[in-house]
Amino acid sequence: MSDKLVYGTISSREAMELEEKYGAHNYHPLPVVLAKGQGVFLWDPEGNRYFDFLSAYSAVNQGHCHPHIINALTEQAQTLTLTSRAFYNNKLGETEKYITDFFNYESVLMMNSGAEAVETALKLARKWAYTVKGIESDSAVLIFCEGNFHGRTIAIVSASTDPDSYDGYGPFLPGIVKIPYNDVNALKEALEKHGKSVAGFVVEPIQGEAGVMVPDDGYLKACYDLCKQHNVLFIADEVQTGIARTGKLLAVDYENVRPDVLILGKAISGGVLPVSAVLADKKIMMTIKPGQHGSTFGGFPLACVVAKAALEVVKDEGLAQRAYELGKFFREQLRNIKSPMLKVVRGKGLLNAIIVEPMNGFEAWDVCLKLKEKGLLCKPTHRHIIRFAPPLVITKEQLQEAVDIITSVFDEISK
Ligand code: IF1
Repeated sequence: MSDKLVYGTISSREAMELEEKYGAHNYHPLPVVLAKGQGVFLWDPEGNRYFDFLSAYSAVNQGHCHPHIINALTEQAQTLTLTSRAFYNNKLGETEKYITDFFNYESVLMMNSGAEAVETALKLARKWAYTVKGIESDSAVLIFCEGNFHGRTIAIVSASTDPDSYDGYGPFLPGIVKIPYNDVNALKEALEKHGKSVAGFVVEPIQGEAGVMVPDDGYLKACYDLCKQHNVLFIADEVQTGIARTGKLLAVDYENVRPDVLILGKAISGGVLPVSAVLADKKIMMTIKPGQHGSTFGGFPLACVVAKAALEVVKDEGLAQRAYELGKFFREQLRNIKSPMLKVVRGKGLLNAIIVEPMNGFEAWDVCLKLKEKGLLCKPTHRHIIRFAPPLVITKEQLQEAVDIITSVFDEISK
């Protein structure tokens, strides 16, 4: 580890001290400071290189600073950045066409953060419920799964079962029902109990924050079919699992399910700027009329060109197939690590996680610290789970190098 300043003018120590002194303390980051990113690698100000095995929670699927995306960004940034939707612009329509063709929907509503897209989907479901399904006004029910993570707004944390997400933020949104994840019968019972009042069922095809919880094969299709039977919208939150991350363009593609409402974010922009999108067919999307929803930056010209370029990379570089094949290799390699601390390996494509059994005074956080020292960045979730999610542009050789680093850490601490 060198300590001579290589990138920027602020050392790692100074950067951490400044955040400590002047920033809100709403995070507990791993003690590493990043100053440069390219492809699968990140560098700290002192020039130490790391494998990025978090990809900003699957926002950087295309790799850091992908040239195709950055070129689109820089060209548009010198032409026109923001117009607001008070006027038309020459980028939104062609991007809406590109995105709806890409995901096979009739319409798209572009927002900024993933949470805003989830909020948009919830409002859309309620609007549809009142104006199309005919539910009595102000009585719509939305069904969520326990263990979910859909963002951090008051409405969304109203559906959370994680005290860190909701504690101290009440009162909460009414009209929310929570059922166990990966339990078709629980959805069946909830629909039979609330069916006529239910607007939608909101589900992550794989629960990312919960620790890469992969449901049983057939779960999503069975839930989709139940929603159809009860005239309830099947709403898929693919903010983290979408955009090729799990080895298919969308995680729902594994079960050939086409959500009524599809929520995208993160890697739809390649991690270059906040872009999110809600896709639906017109019978649902057109229930929101002019002036009934929006956002200053939603679908702004800069976001449009970045999103289009980011999706072009997904297609041109075959990122879904790469994730599928490299993910299988990665899980096989992890399962070959013989350590009493490495309990479970699970995931799909390049969204994977391990459960770390504490031993010798070490737990998941300590594993992440040692991985950092050896040049690989990741972070625990729910204390004992480590998520591994490298950019999908990683090569097999780089993946093998990363596996060797992970193996060396477990060999060292399991002694
Ligand atoms: C943080 C978690 C992951 C998401 C799904 C919507 C959103 C997210 C499935 C909201 C966002 C981010 C939020 C970020 C860390 C990260 C995260 F740990 F918080 F839970 F990925 F698992 N749906 N997830 O995963 O999108 O508004 O953030 O753009 O809040 O620390 P956003």
